[in-house]
Amino acid sequence: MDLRYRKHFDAERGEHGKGSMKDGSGGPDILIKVPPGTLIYDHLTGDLIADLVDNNQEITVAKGGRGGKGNTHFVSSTHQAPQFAQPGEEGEYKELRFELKLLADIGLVGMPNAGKSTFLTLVSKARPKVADYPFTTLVPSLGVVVHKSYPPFTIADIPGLIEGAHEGHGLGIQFLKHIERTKIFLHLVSLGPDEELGPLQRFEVIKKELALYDPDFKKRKQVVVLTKADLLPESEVKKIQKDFAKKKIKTLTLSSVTRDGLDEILEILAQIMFKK
Ligand SMILES: Nc1nc2c(ncn2[C@@H]2O[C@H](COP(=O)(O)OP(=O)(O)OP(=O)(O)O)[C@@H](O)[C@H]2O)c(=O)[nH]1
Ligand SMILES: [Mg+2]
Repeated sequence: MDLRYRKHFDAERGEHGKGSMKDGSGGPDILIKVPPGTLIYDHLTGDLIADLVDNNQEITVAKGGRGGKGNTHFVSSTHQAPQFAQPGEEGEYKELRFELKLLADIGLVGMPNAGKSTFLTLVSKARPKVADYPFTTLVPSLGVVVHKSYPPFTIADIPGLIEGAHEGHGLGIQFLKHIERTKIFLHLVSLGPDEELGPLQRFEVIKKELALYDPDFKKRKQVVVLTKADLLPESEVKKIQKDFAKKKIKTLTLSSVTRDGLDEILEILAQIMFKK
């Protein structure tokens, strides 16, 4: 990306107006390429100048200098052949801040260690770091799911969320902006028996944090998956699913080790994505 290597861009000033009846030409444009999902802010005022979502979308953030008018513009009854022309104008000066938001169809949410990154590696070619400790993921990543019966769709993996995340606890909150525009939240809840809170409580904590961050998140379609199902006997898993069902929450189960449950999850995600 252009911006990684260069921080200053000067569109040239306009050319000075000329004699011999010529105007100066405008300074040539400079095109800075950014990926879709880029937000451009005025650094001084904080105002949002542009929200570039589409491929090949183009906006002008700072105007180059206009060319000066040539001597013929200043012809009057008393000045038949003026010996002066207008100088070219300086271009606009702007300090801008660029922010990249991932544009994903589906956002993975859940506590640290829930198996979010593992899930992304199972369903896409993305290779986020996976490890047996919380806060493994420090930066968001994006994976493309290529499904045999549906068009491709994208999933964003972000760091895990914890209680108090909306107040800045943990890491997750600053990354929630990356899932703001997703159609679906894929909420992963670990069935791992070594966790402090039970699965339903863990789910409720994350649900609350999401709603506190943005009340609109409550309206987002969500799919709840109980992960690490291989770590509990099936009867235990069923019992936990019943606890969720009592609260009218439908759950799917997954083992990333055996891949049990994976096809059903992808089918349901694709159905929500593509079937009206
Ligand atoms: N037994 C079992 N272990 C799993 C499963 N899914 C993930 N794990 C393990 O759980 C640990 C955490 O997995 P990650 O994918 O890194 O979890 P995460 O949700 O991305 O964690 P953070 O990035 O910290 O938020 C790793 O050791 C995984 O190998 C599963 O279905 N079964
Ligand atoms: Mg992770």
